[in-house]
Amino acid sequence: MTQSPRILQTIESHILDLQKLHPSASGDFTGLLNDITFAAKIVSREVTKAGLVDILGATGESNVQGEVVQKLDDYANAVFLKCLGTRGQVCIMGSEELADPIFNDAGPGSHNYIVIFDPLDGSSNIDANVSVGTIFGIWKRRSLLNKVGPTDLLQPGRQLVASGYVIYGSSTMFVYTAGHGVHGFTLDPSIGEFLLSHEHITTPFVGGIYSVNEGNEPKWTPEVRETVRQLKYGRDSAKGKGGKTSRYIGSLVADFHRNLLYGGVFLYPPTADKPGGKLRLMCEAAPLALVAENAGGYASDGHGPILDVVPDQLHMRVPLYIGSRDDVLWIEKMLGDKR
Ligand code: AHM
Ligand code: MG
Repeated sequence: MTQSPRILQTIESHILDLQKLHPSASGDFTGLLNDITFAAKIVSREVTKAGLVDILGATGESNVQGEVVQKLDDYANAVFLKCLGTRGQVCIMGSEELADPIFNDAGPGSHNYIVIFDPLDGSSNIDANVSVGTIFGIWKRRSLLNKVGPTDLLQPGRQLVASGYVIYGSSTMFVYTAGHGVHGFTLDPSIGEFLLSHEHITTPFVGGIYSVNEGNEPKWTPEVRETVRQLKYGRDSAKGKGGKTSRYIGSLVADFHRNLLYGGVFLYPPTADKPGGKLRLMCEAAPLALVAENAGGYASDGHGPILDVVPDQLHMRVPLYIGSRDDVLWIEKMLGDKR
């Protein structure tokens, strides 16, 4: 459920309109969002060319979590670091691909933003030409008198000032929220501009899709197994509610984006080998949770809002249930409402 845009508008002009709603704004935040869209265009160009050049395949190195790093991961990571690091609005950058955050703080009064991102999510799919994405979250510095430190870095999603994602799919789309709805822009490669294509995205209250890696079923808890069974067969057959259909790409941005538009729920529950979940709070779950909530959906770790989870480290992982509000609230009940 998305309104058709009333006007032809580039993302840069949309972001400038946003700035006008805050007359005291310095322009730093606007510049920061523009830097992210610029980086996204460069990465998009490289992703679409990837099949043509010898850039595919693993580098053979592992990232900090022991996963094989793809060449395009490295490239996207370098592009985002470069684009975010040059203008001086950002005091901390954190990436899924870097073990430690990068501090760039000249002191209070400047460098007001913290940006955490996953430069190329779902990159294990690249060799098969399956959609991948970038996810980002922007927080504001807390330390107004001192240099930034852990209290600036480790903020919950509830403190996000903006977040969004880029999906490099059959077309490249940029979706973001900065507190005034969720808006989507489609890249027109012929002019190199993201054009407003999905204004005020709202997600259905109940969806018809569930998305989960069912190959993990033997490693789930009995509660998760029963929850997925009811998603499949119908959670309340007595009232005539049928089950949902299954869609799973294995690329979070693509699975999330489809469910946001069509209605549905994505699950990455804890497994016996990953009891804390697989997905990262700060660069994956929290930024998408803000998009979901601002589109009328909801995201939970199984017990309460993802947005309320306070990170204990940059690479903290969480279970994730995200999508249509009614579906996620029902999943929370099924899992026991322990918080
Ligand atoms: P990545 O950030 O290393 O690409 O891993 C995250 C990806 C998500 O895009 C996707 O939802 C999930 O891992 C898929 O995991 P699995 O293959 O276990 O189903
Ligand atoms: Mg990822």
